[in-house]
Amino acid sequence: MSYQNILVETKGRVGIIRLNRPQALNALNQALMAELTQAVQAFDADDAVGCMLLTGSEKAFAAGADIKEMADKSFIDAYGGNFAADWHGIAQARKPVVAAVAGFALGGGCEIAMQCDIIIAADTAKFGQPEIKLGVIPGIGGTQRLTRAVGKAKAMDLVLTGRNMDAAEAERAGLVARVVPAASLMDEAMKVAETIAGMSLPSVLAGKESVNAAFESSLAEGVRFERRIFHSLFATEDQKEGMKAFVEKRKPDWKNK
Ligand code: CO8
Repeated sequence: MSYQNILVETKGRVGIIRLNRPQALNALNQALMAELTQAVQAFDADDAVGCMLLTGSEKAFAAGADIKEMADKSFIDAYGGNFAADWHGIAQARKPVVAAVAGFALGGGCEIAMQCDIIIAADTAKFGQPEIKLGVIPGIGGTQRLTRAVGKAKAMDLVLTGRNMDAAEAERAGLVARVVPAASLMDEAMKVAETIAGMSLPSVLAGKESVNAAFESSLAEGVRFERRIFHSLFATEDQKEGMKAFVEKRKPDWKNK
């Protein structure tokens, strides 16, 4: 598959997608988002891939939706055309997606980072939802995912003032899993992705699905869901292998089934 706006490669069992519109700081236009969704779906369906890694450039993960592409839209263009309804491809992936974020992750850029499962940030990263400064609000989940990630106080602060958070603040607030020096961002993010890709895939899928259930259900319902998924993993060969390997003091040999 040849793409114009992203670069795609596989290293071991990690599928890597790099946003690649340097002239526009990786601003998200329709073409880029269609390619991103296609690449995510392809890795999700590929048995040779256990985890994905999404990144941008040193200067920008993504500086938001493409303002030049959006500027002249009418209400009917946006509403009638259901603008950006198909910009949720990462959130729909079953395999985990690690975001490696350096530089600007603003607006839609912050929103697609939040669609990923783990954000590793370079110390240069800046997160924000500046849409208010353009006379709009976040439109691909920002008000919902940011609020769940950092709570009402900071979400209101960012969404209503449009200010940016640096990497240290984003880590303190719980948006970011780890902050690393910019020079080692890809190495550190790859280590995380490789670690996940080296686990048994059924339990990785189950772990991701169960954590995500916490955002969609009551505590009691989520705990019941988790227990049923836990039970179901006893049907896998990898559960037998994982526990046997522990007892025999050796590394498990996962079959991903
Ligand atoms: N859209 C289009 N072009 C962009 C964008 C963008 N979001 N961001 C940067 N660019 C372009 C610039 O226009 C410039 O192009 P050119 O060289 O042709 O003038 C080039 O990228 C480099 O940018 P700057 O010269 O501005 O670089 P600086 O280092 O001076 O500034 C900033 C970097 C601070 C990131 C600045 O570019 C900026 O403020 N960008 C806009 C950030 C923003 O407002 N993002 C939110 C966009 S709205 C959004 O994301 C909504 C998501 C929901 C959509 C779905 C709704 C349903």
